[in-house]
Amino acid sequence: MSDVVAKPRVELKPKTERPRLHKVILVNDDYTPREFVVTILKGEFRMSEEQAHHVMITAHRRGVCVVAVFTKDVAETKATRATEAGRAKGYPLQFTTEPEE
Ligand code: TYC
Repeated sequence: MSDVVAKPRVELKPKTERPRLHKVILVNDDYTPREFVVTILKGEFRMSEEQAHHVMITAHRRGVCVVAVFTKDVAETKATRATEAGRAKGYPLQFTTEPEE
C-alpha cells in the first residue's frame, strides 16, 4: 500500500491556547455585615444561600476566599460591581481579581 500516511512523530502545540481565567477573590474586613456579604454573593455571583454563606465565612476566618473564575473581562466587571455595591452602602467590602496559574 503506497498511500499510507505516516503519523506525525511529535505532538504539535495547539496554535491557539485557551485564554487564562481570572479568579474573583473576596477580602475580609471588620465592618461589612455578614448578611450583606451573603446578599452580594447571591446577587452578583448567582450563589445559593448555603454557597454564599460558606464563601463569606471562609473569607471571614482566613482573610480571603476565591469566589469563582471567569474570563478577565467578566471577573473584573463582577469584582467592580460587587465592590461598588458595598461602597454605595458605606462598607469597605473588597473584591479583587488575579489570573489563575
Ligand atoms: N468580618 C465581617 C464581620 O465580622 C464579615 C465579613 C466577611 C466581611 C467576609 C467581609 O469578605 C468579608 N462583620
